[in-house]
Amino acid sequence: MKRALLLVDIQNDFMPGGSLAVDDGDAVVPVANRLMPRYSVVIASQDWHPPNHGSFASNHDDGKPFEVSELDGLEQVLWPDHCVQNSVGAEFHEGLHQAPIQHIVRKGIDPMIDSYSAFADNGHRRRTGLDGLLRALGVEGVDIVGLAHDVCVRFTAVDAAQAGFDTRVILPGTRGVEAQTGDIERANTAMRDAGAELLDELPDDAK
Ligand code: VGL
Ligand code: ZN
Repeated sequence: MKRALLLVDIQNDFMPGGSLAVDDGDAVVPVANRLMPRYSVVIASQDWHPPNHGSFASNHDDGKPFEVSELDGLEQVLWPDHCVQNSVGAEFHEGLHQAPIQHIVRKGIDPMIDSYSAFADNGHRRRTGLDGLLRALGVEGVDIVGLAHDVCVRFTAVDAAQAGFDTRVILPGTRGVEAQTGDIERANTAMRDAGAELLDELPDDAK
């Protein structure tokens, strides 16, 4: 089975010291680098928000980071400003090998809706085209690493599995942010329920 490696949001703002830091987030970089040569298709997503993005607590009069609010009819966790277009925080971690990345999916561009998944926005109103790209490339399975395990990895894996891809999340290559206690456990349940497999070790069967 032809498998793609999806690198989810391996960006500076999600690294220790970043504006939306994930504990030990930089640990995913060497794992991603080791995996890339094993795949003939490598695709990265990049959270890519305009400064007025509605997921930023700073753009709400009454909201604080990590509180739950609302955005255009959808429940929305408010985040610190992060991954602003063209900022250093939005760049991929400098240690990430970028040469093998053949396509970059940018998401979260519309200020009125967030996009955790690399496949579609949180309301499934607009798709990114990743699904069609993978199918055009003959990909039937996807292996996922990146950040954050319980946010963008979770929603990307659920969408991938629901789109019919044989979906595996490579746990040594993800780290969670746990904005609310229990988010990582809930993410694991949601991913498994959608049909994704969670791997404790790096796979060696990809091509
Ligand atoms: C993410 C929160 C907000 C992620 C993106 O990449 O997991 N989390 N935007
Ligand atoms: Zn974001």
